[in-house]
Amino acid sequence: MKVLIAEDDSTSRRILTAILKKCGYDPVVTEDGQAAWDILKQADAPKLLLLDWNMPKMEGPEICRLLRQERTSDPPYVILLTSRDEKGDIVLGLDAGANDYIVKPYDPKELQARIRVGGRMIELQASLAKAYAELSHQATHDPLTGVLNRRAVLMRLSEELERAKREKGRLSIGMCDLDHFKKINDTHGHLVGDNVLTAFTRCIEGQLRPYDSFGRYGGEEFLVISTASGKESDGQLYERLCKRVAANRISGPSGPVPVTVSIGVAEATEQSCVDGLLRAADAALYRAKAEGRNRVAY
Ligand code: GH3
Ligand code: MG
Ligand code: MG
Ligand code: MG
Ligand code: MG
Repeated sequence: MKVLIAEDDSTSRRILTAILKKCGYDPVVTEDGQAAWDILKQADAPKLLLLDWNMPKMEGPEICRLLRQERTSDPPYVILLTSRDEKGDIVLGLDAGANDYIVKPYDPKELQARIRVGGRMIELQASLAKAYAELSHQATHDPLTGVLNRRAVLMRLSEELERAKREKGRLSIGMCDLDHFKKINDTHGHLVGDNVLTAFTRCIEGQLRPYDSFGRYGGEEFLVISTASGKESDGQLYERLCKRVAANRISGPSGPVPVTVSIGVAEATEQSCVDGLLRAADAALYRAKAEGRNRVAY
């Protein structure tokens, strides 16, 4: 583990470096506050800091304050290591954002133990961050296909619609519903049905552009959000999706499973709201089904 040492006194620096190396840490050494701050702005900056109070250019508590202001996520663990031993200073240092405060001259064994406390806190923070990332992924993605779930895709639609209105940009949605999907389940079984859903999402994802969004709206219904401004019109995009799905070879246990999709398209105007757009796309989808499926309707 990398540990940042910011200390202007060369003897203190040398001793600290030696102690850290002996304990298996990787010391990153700076002689003033500004140099320390520059390192802390880097992506792979040390997560544990030993900061002197009095240093040229920037003092330890100032670095603490800046860290709390600017690094609100994933903050490092800061130990102020200083000869200022008055109660008022200790309170000031901790209130500036330090996690710990050690008065010089320090006991090396105690310093090592406090660094270990910091290491444990960093590990805990990392595992909490990982759990949080996993939970937010689960809360926003469909477990079967891995695409955005209904809540997340509707949230995206709401954001994109607001943005389109603000920036006077174009936005359309395509409500996609697999054709006769019940029959696929009935003929080949639910497991093949599940595979078809996953293969369908991979097929669509492969066709979309980075600025399009896609999510599972319901069982075998999916929503495409297009904020296109490129060469291809929205109509061409949805036609292309429809054709690609029909051409996509999905193999089941007893040969290929023919899969087609019907798509109902609605285009946003300045007056559009999320519910209205969804209603319009649903009505268009109904028409696509009525007109024979495997097609796009508007
Ligand atoms: P249409 O062309 O009119 O859309 O006909 P359909 O059979 O696709 O529509 P219907 O609404 O009658 O049936 C949808 C089926 O999708 C019923 C349901 O069991 C199935 N389904 C929904 N979610 C899943 C899933 O996660 N896995 C599988 N295997 N089937 C699902
Ligand atoms: Mg100093
Ligand atoms: Mg359906
Ligand atoms: Mg249906
Ligand atoms: Mg269907």
